[in-house]
Amino acid sequence: MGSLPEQTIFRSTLPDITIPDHLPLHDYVFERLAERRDRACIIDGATGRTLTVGDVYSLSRRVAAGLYSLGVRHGSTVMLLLPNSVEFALAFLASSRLGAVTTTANPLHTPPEIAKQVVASGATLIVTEPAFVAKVRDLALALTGITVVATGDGAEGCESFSDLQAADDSSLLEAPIDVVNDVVALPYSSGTTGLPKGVMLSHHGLVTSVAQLVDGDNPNLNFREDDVVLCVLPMFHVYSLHSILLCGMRAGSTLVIMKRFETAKMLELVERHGITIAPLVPPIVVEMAKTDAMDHHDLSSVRMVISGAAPMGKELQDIVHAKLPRAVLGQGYGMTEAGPVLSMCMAFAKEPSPVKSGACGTVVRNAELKIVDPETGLCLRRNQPGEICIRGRQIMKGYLNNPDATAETIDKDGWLHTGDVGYVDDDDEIFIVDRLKELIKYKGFQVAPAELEAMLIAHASIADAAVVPMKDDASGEIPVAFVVASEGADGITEDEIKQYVAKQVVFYKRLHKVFFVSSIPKAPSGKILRKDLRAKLATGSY
Ligand code: 4UW
Repeated sequence: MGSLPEQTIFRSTLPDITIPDHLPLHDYVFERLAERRDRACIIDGATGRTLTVGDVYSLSRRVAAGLYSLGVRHGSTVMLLLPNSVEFALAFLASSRLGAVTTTANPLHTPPEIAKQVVASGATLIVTEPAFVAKVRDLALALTGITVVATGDGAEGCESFSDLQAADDSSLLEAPIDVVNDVVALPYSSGTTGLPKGVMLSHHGLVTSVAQLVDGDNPNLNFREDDVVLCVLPMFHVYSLHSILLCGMRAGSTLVIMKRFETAKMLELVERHGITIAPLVPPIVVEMAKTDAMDHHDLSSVRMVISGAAPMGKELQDIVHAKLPRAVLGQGYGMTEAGPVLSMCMAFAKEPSPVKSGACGTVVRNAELKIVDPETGLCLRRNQPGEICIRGRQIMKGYLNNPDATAETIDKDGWLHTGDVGYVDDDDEIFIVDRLKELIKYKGFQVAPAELEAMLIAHASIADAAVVPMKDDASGEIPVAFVVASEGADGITEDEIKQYVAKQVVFYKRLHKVFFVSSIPKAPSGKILRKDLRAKLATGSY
């Protein structure tokens, strides 16, 4: 008699908790406003300016009233094109209050990259710094109905953020938010294949994901009210937005915002503010491992160093641990589409359990994780590597205006397929060992090969191209291209191609190497055989 194959589903070792299912995101993070009003919430690292929870609450309401007066409504989309700043936090919370969607973008993106996201997301208002206004001015003129707000006192032709902060919020109405269906954040990600797509994260999804980490009697990520959390990772990326800004605010911790990473400044801030929690990415951890400056600062306040967004090997983890023996060092594993957190180190829990170096956590509570054989789709058991899949209320609603890509990522049973290859060991710890998807991660930033390939193929002297990751000690991975020159265009050089791409993209998408080949290996379906190219790089046979 045939029987269904057994499903091995992994769950957190922590019990499930009750997660609020009625609160919009802003009400959820401010739920304990009354008792925390006077506590420090955000400190601007550069100036030392401190905003209390009450300040952030009332200023974000004012900004909401100001945005409303500029036409932002329930369902509108606001783009934040900002480096880490108090304004970022205020504008995000304000948009949430209005029932608007926030799409975040790296302010270092080039004008064409920004334009693509503005058009695709349907943003009608952009908040940026005066220094970046020139990048969006032409766009605002070309697309009627786009308002640009510049921070501070504004810039020519723009509204000013100071005016928004001074707006009268006495008649601000609560937007009729549908917590399950309304999207609050729309970060862009290329997912497992193709070009960057808008990832729809609902109020309910983000509340669930934050609660999975910091709520309950024994939170998986034990942020406390007396914690001071370093916010150096860019808030426009889901890691910082979720696990620093939102988790920090929900837990009542104080955030110290740094606009950009610099080792010396970061260590200085840690000492000055007694930072207790440092969420980082592996390239910053590498810097810490290398620098002697750590010996010149008192970093004894740090009790937790979190790494995520890219792999951190056991060796690196061990070096940093030796330098910060009092801190717990571990990893989380996230993916924008997963809402974003799939797993978190159990040594960060209030009642911690031991973990192994190199593991990237245990699946979060109130969620299910399974490992499937990518060929057969069948569930695999412990210690068998396969594609990591996750299910739960925290995952994305889907990709904006792209039901096909959504259906390719979330199957009919609600499982989100990550495109990451990993296994779950005997102690429920997850180890990522490979990636099925096209994605390249440069210092934790996403690079979508399809975007660079389209650019390369558009060049008259290039007949075909494929972009793949090459391993790199400092950056994790670097994008490199295999290029077939067009007939009669043998003269084109590696440098010309690198320059051609560099002019069009943000720094982390630049090509580091170009290899000229006579053809790109492809499957009969036309799909690039990226594995073959990656293997060539690994063996040096290019
Ligand atoms: N080890 C190996 C890891 C790891 C990893 C991610 O840009 P995205 O879409 O998203 C992120 C989100 C990371 C994140 C969010 C919140 C959080 O708390 C946390 O832990 C501290 C991390 O990176 O890229 C998703 C892809 O990045 C890779 C993996 O391939 C994943 O699908 N990735 N974390 N610890 N690889």
